[in-house]
Amino acid sequence: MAKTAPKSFNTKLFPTWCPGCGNFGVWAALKNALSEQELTPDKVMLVYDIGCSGNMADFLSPYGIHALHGRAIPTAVGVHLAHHKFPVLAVGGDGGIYGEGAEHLIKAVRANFDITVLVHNNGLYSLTTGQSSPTTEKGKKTKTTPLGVIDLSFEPLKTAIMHQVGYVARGYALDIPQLTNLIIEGMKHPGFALIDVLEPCLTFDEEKTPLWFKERIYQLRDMKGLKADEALEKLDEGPKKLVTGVLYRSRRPAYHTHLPQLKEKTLLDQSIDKIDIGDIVKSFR
Ligand SMILES: Cc1ncc(C[n+]2csc(CCOP(=O)(O)OP(=O)(O)O)c2C)c(N)n1
Ligand code: SF4
Repeated sequence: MAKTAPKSFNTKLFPTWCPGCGNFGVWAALKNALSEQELTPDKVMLVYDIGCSGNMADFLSPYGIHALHGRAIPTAVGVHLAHHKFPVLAVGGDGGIYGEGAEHLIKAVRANFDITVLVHNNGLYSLTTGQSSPTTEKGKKTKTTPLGVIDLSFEPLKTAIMHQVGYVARGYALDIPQLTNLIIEGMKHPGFALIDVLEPCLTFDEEKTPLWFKERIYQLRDMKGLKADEALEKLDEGPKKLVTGVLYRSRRPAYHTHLPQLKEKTLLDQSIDKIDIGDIVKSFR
């Protein structure tokens, strides 16, 4: 089958993001990745969180659900378990996925659901104008932390690696070719794929400019992934050096492969007409 051109995934709306926003890079890489895999808008499901990142719901044409803030992962998991043969991605920001939705991330990491999660990690709650998020670094001054963040930042990639999820990667929003490959590999890998995307929010973070990132970012060229302890060590180099690329892969079987009821058919393909739930209903009376 011929590839669908990346621009075929556009809608009639042009993104409303600020000029130079990293979201443009993630948008471009995601369209490239769908095109390269010969997917069409009716062959993939995108679930969006709320935020500048989640506003991508208006700018991409595939099947999509614009979920509540912090709830993109459980919504994506629901779609995936209903039709585990269909590719499902969740797209959101660090505030939604690592903050309000953190419990859902932990559940997904423990379960190793076969979905791909793309996090626009700009270290801020940006749509609501720049409050600190779980990945804002200690000491940083933001609207909600005028004297600097006191907490240590949350380490989602380390959490994922320590729970042996399928695939853990970090990209950079302005390196579109690398991010395209990271998304393709994540979607192909069986099991949970967490792709954290470092990105500048030029409007609310004057420090982390593209130059700031350029001075720190380097790439792992090998797409095989590192051993867990090596990957954790690389992540500890931040923020002086910021590793990008495939950090870790595991062969842990995905959640749905443990469910006998999904062995032959997807839930969508199964009829519930002949299932008698009368006894269960009675047990609640
Ligand atoms: C349940 C709920 N809590 C809070 C909000 C308000 N809210 C909307 S967007 C947003 C910040 C989004 O930040 P992030 O998830 O990091 O995405 P970004 O805008 O940075 O892409 C917040 C707090 C909401 N819409 N729903
Ligand atoms: S506020 Fe920041 S994240 Fe939101 S569109 Fe503008 S640059 Fe992008």
